Amino acid sequence: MPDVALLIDWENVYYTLRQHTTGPLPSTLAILQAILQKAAEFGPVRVKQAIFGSEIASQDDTLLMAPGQRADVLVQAGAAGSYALRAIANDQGYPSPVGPLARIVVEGEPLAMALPAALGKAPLATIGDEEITNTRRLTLSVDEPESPPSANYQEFTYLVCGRHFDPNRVDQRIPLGAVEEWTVVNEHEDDHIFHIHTNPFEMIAVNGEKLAERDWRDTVVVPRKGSVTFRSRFLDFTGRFVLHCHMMNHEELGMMQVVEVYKS
Ligand SMILES: [Cu+2]
Repeated sequence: MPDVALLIDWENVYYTLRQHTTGPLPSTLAILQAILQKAAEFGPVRVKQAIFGSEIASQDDTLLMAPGQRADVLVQAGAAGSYALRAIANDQGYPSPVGPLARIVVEGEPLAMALPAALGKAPLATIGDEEITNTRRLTLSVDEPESPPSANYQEFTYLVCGRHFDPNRVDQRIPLGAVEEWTVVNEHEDDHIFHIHTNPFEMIAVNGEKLAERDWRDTVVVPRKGSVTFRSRFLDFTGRFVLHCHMMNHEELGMMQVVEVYKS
């Protein structure tokens, strides 16, 4: 299985490629070559670290965080010293911001504290197949302006289910008490970030592949030309709220919908 991570170090910029596919190795190598070629345009490239196959789980120290996403991370301090926490480049279809986020200083007398062997349970019970009352399919897409896009940027339109946001239109009506499975399909060649207010959702699958470990979220990356599938309970709140792409420029250009939970 050609899982691969590559860290390229030129100046203080890191480029990370993480691929998790079941495709044959040559396709992975082709991607690596393409990225090395691209990186070489910025100057001499030195491969700092290349990790293949099962080693990736123990050596991978990166975490993909979408705008609006949060993560709890347990860290055990290593040797005394100063450590950089930095944003590294992420391939989301176009360049992402990079740079320092924080400096972590480890100092003082060591404490005897071990990391826990197992993590605690999720706060909500998992949603079983028998609980589902309805399914929905939403699409994310973008209408691009006429070429060149930079001269016609105001023509960009970001859509959910083929429609631009309208605050006066309810796009998803859900009866109170419903338990639903949604599949959000990203038809665009860039990643988008699905975010919904009020009720969290339990992640079930990415690109149709069931997850070994489900987790609860309100924000998730919907991979380009891919999909996410999740389940959600609508048990107490009635009224209107929104779902949207959490890249704010996309949301502002229309990638948002009104959701209404109603008493039936
Ligand atoms: Cu978006």
